Amino acid sequence: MDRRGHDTASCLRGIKRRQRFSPGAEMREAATEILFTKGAIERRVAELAAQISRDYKGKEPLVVGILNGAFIFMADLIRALAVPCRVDFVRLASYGTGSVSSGEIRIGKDLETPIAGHDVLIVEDIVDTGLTLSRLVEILQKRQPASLKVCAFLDKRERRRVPFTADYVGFSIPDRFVVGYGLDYNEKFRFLPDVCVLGTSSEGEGI
Ligand code: PRP
Ligand code: 7HP
Repeated sequence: MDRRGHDTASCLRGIKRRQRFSPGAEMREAATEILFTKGAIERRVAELAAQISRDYKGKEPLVVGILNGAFIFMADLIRALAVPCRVDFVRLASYGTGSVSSGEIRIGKDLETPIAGHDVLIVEDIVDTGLTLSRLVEILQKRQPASLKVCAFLDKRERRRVPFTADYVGFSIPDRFVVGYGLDYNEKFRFLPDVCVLGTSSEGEGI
């Protein structure tokens, strides 16, 4: 049991119990496992923070979190940094017709801090198609920061629709749908302390 009270194993047992009452459940049952434990995440976040602290020595970056998914990773990362930082957040919105996404991404909630001449580090939970981050980098570059880098907790390289490479990556993962440590499925499971595979593919099918 996690000290804060969230026990990933019993939460996953609950998901499996509910799956037993829905059609096709047997096939889906195997698709619920822990991919990265809380301990493994803590160790990797400490490594990333050490690397970022070396690269930003003598600087005070503005760390920009992308809402909602990045909030837990960002909170852990900035507390492990050996350099001071400031924080701000953006929320992005993708546009389309009905349930079909056009792939067009705009800012829903903008930064509250001017970034011209400042070192900016974007923090994201996951790079999937790359559309979100490539668009955000394009938007923020126009504001002429002194530097602009990206730190992503997870990277699903095989899902890219546009070329995008993060400067810092926690873990590269296969094309599986994951939840926990800030990542959600329909706004659920963000609170889990471990990262878990929930479905059989990136679309979350099989859940
Ligand atoms: C998710 C995730 C990334 C984005 C990655 O955000 O948090 O921001 O998708 O996908 P991409 O590389 O294909 O653009 P989502 O819109 O689900 O919002 P959330 O952070 O609130 O979960
Ligand atoms: C977005 C997203 N959100 C949660 N889990 C995943 O595997 C995801 N891929 N892209």
